Amino acid sequence: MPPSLTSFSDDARIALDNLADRASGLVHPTIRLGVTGLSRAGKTVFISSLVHNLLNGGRLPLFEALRSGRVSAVRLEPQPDDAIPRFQYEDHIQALVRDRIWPDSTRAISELRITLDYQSASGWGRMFSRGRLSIDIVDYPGEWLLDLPLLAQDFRTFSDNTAALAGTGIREELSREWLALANGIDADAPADEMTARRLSEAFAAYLRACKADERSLSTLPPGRFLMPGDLEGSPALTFAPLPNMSDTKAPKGSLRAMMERRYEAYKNVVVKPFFREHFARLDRQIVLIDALQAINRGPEAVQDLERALTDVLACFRPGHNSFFSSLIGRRIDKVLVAATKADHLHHESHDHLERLTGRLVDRAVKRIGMAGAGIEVMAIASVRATREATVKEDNHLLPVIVGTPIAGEMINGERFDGNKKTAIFPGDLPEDPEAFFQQLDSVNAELPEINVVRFRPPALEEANGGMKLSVPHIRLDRTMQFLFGDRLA
Ligand SMILES: Nc1nc2c(ncn2[C@@H]2O[C@H](COP(=O)(O)OP(=O)(O)OP(=O)(O)O)[C@@H](O)[C@H]2O)c(=O)[nH]1
Ligand SMILES: [Mg+2]
Repeated sequence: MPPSLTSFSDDARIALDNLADRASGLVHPTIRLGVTGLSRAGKTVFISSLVHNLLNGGRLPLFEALRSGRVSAVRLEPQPDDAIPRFQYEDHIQALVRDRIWPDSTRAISELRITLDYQSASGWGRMFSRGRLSIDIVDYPGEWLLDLPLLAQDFRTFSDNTAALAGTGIREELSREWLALANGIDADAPADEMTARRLSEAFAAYLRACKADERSLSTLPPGRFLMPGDLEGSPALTFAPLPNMSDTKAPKGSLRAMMERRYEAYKNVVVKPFFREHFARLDRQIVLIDALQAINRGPEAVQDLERALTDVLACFRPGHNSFFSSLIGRRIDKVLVAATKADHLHHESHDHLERLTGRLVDRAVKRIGMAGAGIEVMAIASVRATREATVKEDNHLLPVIVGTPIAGEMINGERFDGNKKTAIFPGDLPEDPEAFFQQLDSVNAELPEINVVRFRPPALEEANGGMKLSVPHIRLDRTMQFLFGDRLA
């Protein structure tokens, strides 16, 4: 028997929330669109550019409702949830467009409502309604998703899983200090606050080291250990997994009993509320992944990204034996996995990146033994910071990308000042992803070299009247068509 996930009252509340959402959805059709991804994946930039393009008539030929002229008005409206911080669209767009700097990192959940007035494509539909669709965009850290599997794990399972993973690859080195400390402690001895704190700090330091490592491993749960917010220092964050626990029940008053209780508290005060108030109410979801950075960092980063993606997708596509199935009153019916920052590649490679990401998703889907229906994959750039060109070298034409590296960026020993443009050869991905994954699975894996330079956001072109045009992008229109185009039919 899997441990029960939420109590009866939680279930009832989810059902009620969903009912309330549905009832208001009848009067006023709404989609709740989740935007997630691990930190720095590109969530803030994605939402900013999507909204900017919709509000400013961006070039979106593959977004059918707009192309065919059926969208008559687009506007931002007050969001329905008073307790969720608003997505600060104006600040982010000001940074991107006016100052040409990337927006600041955002570490919590936020929401923005954009509403479209449209005409139905069918004469039948037009007769009954002048259409209006609100899209409630919810931006939340992917790290919070990685916590959901904890709901089905007791403290022992969590401890065993964490310790097992800590012994693999580069993690073995990074976890050494924490494990040495943990293994030297008698978990059945009486509980002691200072020991709990030392263990918890050493464990958090290990998680931080994984993230900071140049191979940039993906995050491991508990997600809030890296972004504690206002829970910092609370008992619910002052615990750590215990390797090598004895098989007996935890003695009363022992350190083990204390850790176990705090682990359960973490689930109760952090994971369940997120699940109930946010996750269980989503209709559609986009998961952003920075596959190029992972490839750039090497095989272990790619394998780690694949593991994180597997865990994330398992939350959306519960199999028949999954502990989520019984809980999700309404089901997310479309999931898009998008490899971001494709503007770091020449356009010939965009399809290669898309195929490679597709294989990554296939492998993840196979691993959890679920069906991949409803999952789509794309390679996109929310903001195109580069343009393409060719340079002649030894009588060959080489495809390059041109952009303005951000101030301080070093390329071939040259330090850039934030104003000077440069052309770089971005590197290429294999046409056939199979070769890539054969390499990835081999002992001495060698991945293709991708040149990831941090460019400034682009200067926007101006229309004839001197008006600034919308933010340039790659395939953002396809993204919109997939995520909500069908609801504007
Ligand atoms: N060239 C390029 N860079 C991008 C693009 N999207 C994001 N980036 C880069 O990636 C960084 C992170 O993007 P954000 O949108 O802030 O990522 P996030 O997922 O919101 O990150 P957190 O808020 O820290 O979780 C940006 O500062 C940019 O440097 C893109 O479309 N093109
Ligand atoms: Mg952000």
